[in-house]
Amino acid sequence: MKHDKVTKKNGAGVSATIKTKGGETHQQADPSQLPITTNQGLPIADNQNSLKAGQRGPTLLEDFIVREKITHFDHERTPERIVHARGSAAHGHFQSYGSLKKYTKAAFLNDPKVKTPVFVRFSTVAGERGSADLARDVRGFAVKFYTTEGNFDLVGNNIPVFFIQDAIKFPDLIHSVKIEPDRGFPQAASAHDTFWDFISLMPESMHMIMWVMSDRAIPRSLRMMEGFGIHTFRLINEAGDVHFVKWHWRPKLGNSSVLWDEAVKINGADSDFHRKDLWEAIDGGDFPEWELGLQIFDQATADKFEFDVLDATKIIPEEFVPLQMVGKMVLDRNPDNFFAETEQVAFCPSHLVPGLDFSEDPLLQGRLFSYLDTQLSRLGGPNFHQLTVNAPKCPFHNLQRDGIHQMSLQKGRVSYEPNSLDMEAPRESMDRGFQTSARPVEGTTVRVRSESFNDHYSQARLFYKSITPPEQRHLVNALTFELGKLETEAIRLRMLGHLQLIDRELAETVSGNLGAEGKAQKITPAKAPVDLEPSPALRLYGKTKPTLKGRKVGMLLGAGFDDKLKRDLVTQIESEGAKVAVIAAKIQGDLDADGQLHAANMALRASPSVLFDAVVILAGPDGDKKLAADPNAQAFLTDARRHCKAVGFSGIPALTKKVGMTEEPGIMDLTGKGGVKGFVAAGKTGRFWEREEEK
Ligand code: HDE
Repeated sequence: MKHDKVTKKNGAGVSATIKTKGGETHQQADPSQLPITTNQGLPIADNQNSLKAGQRGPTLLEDFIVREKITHFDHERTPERIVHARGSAAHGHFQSYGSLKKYTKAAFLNDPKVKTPVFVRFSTVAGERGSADLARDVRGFAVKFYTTEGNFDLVGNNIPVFFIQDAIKFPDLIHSVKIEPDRGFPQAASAHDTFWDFISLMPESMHMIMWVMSDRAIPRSLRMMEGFGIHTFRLINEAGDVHFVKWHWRPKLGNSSVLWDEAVKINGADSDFHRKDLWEAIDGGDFPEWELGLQIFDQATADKFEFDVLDATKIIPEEFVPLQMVGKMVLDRNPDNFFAETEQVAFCPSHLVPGLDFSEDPLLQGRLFSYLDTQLSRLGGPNFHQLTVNAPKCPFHNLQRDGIHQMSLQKGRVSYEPNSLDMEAPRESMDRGFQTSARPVEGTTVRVRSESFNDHYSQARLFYKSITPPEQRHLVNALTFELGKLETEAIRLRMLGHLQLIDRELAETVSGNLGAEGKAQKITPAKAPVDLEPSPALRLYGKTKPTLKGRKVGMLLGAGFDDKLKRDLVTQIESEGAKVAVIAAKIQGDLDADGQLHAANMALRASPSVLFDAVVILAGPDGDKKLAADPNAQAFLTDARRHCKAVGFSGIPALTKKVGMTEEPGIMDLTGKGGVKGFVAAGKTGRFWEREEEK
């Protein structure tokens, strides 16, 4: 393609240029290239100068070329999403492992030979489009399946529950977490008064708050987080039998999160950390994968639960209804154009296919309205489904007509149905059409919250009791940080009252950290919480085998390092499916012990150790002296140690002395007993929590 050709010429070779007295660059299209044109196809002779009255005179209104170009530019942005504005996406496919005919007639779940294309967008919720990736926030996990029966959008999050039970509270929730409207800050942060004011008055949000204060809300990578459909949905088979279903995505790379101290530093060092990580992994052929797991259950099972399956603030513990792994999703292609695809993609929970159906969850019911409505203003009209990223890949035809941005040339005189003038016109189909599951509806109209939704604390407690001790520690720290930032004491004390109902020890520790012992406001729960059997499945760590796959090791070099050791490390780390980034004080690289220059991928100043999963530092005596005197090298090592990462080193006695580091679990001299193998094993372990400072 012409476009490719031009791109390839960029950098080294460039097209012929014309010299002018003004000195500006005029690259000329060669005969095989299309000249640049206006949107009407008119070739443009000069793309550097506007039309002026005289060399130094004013620009003329007559210049339709500059007007067209600048008008288009002025309108380049569409309104950002009200929530989930910051996102990153990729293309891929989904394949089912077998047939789920027993439960659903949805074709994409029934034939392992079929590869269903997907487009997946991950996002943060609170921040604006340009906000940093490592905000403490729930992540959106939205999947568009382009099935043979139409598009199915599974618009989920990386946390299996939600803050609220009824859609009518969503605008309030979002207003409370976004920038405060008078001052315009804080950006992408929940640690402020309006958020906690609202939350502390919404007992139903306590379960979700536990998740948001946990490490789940600061993932290491979009490739290393779980996804959930949250609401209960329905599956319907050919015979019309109905089951309930909860949707789960499980990352093949395992779960991984960062520490809050890392998150803060990553946001400064590389605010596109997640976006870049996803892009680079896919670009380098390291395709992330998730398994789709379903919790399928019937009405009788639903009736046995203490909680209501229509309540989006509740999970169904996997110990009660295990996940059935039914298929795999692979993301293997980056978008060609961020705006056209990642920005313009329009997910709607109301997009579904035969064999699937909604439930009466009042949060889901509200979403069925909201998403279509928001696209009308965000994408400018009712034809957004015609944009390439949104259009079904199966035929679609109906008698809807016209509207702003209509792209298709709709022919014929018949745009109504029934008709007898056009036998080709689309008509309904009893056999192939979507059927809503028949479900009994009774009762008078009421504006009430179901009593079955009123246990706000038992599952929050269940979550806290089920996670690992380091996760509990981080959760305490997160609450201390967030509540510590509040200006209004009454809000803090109200929250401490809720924590008392969740877990007494948790509440006491946080109160102690805040210096508010014994001051918690007394909260009377609508229903007294009960102790539930802990659910190990809720843990972030220890669920998958230790691995280095998909991870990144930062290798800091100082002059005089051992080349053989370096090669050995690179070979062994890469054989585990991880990447190595070579870092040196100067981007040109540094010299090994034989005086050979080794290029660096990153300069030390721009690559703190928070950007890596494990680190290595290699140097000779000369390099060691320089590293020991360099505050960036000191911080590199100190942080890797503080963040409990695997650290391998060789030849840096001065640096280790300077930062007061000794060999500890996961910190090792590579020329010692365990050698490179020992370091790789430590890297697979990931974090050595036993090293974590108490606070
Ligand atoms: Fe959303 N949500 N939401 N949401 N949501 C939007 O739709 C809304 C909720 C979720 O990458 C908006 O296209 C309401 C739960 C994701 O493009 C908007 C309610 C869950 C995305 C909207 C909820 C989500 C959105 C903004 C309460 C997890 C990003 C732009 C009833 C299951 C999709 C847009 C993407 C986006 C409304 C609650 C997930 C305004 C009213 C619960 C992943 O329509």
